[in-house]
Amino acid sequence: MLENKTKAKLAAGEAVFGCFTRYRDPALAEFISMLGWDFMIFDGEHGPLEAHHVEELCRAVEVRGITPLARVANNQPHLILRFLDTGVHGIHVPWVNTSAGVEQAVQSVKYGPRGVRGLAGSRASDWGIHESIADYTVRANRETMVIVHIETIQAVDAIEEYVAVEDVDVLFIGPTDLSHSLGHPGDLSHPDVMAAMDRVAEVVVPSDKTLGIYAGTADFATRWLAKGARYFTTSPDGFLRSGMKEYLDKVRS
Ligand code: 3PY
Ligand code: MG
Repeated sequence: MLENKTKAKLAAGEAVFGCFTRYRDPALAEFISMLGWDFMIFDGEHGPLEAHHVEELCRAVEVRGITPLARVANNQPHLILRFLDTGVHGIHVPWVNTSAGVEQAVQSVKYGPRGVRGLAGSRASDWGIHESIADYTVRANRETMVIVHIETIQAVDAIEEYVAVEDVDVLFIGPTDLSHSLGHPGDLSHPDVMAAMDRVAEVVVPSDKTLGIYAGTADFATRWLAKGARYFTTSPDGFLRSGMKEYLDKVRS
């Protein structure tokens, strides 16, 4: 397991920018990883990626020096274990709707004594080739990141309890699911959705946790940078859609 440069940047007070991918092709992941992102998230929630794909994607982006992360489909210890063992440096856990769920996510990511992650020689531990398994568990607990999604009204209502859970790195607003939870699917600028996101920011920014958010556009990210968020994600789909449509609209007009 390599040093987690994204975690180090956050600890130094910097903002970090990452890109999801739901595509299996390591060449596409490697290409994206060369564009200047701090990290990539291999998406096992909204996409077909399984642990074996994620392991190949890790190999593709590690050589380019960025941090590999993964999103699991939901807050299940066995899913988190299988994705972590591929060598990703942290896990996005969606749909965490209680503070007990936040604690469970941390415990799934961390080895003992903090957590209950199952231990074996795996790609994550370099199969025990470079250091003892005992040393690896200490390093893994230090380097891995826990990114918990806030994407339902239940999570927003419990946000004070979420910031009190130890060893969570990022409390991450999922605006699309949150807008759905509030009865305004996809309407990220609806006043109810904006008010819920602002409430999360008011609690998380002054705490010892980092505020994260999915920002499909640079304008949206810039607005949230000003509100104190420091962990940003986007995905290639929107850029492909707008770039290709703009090209075709121009040449066909
Ligand atoms: C959401 O907007 O619901 C997300 O999960 C973004 O990653
Ligand atoms: Mg979501």
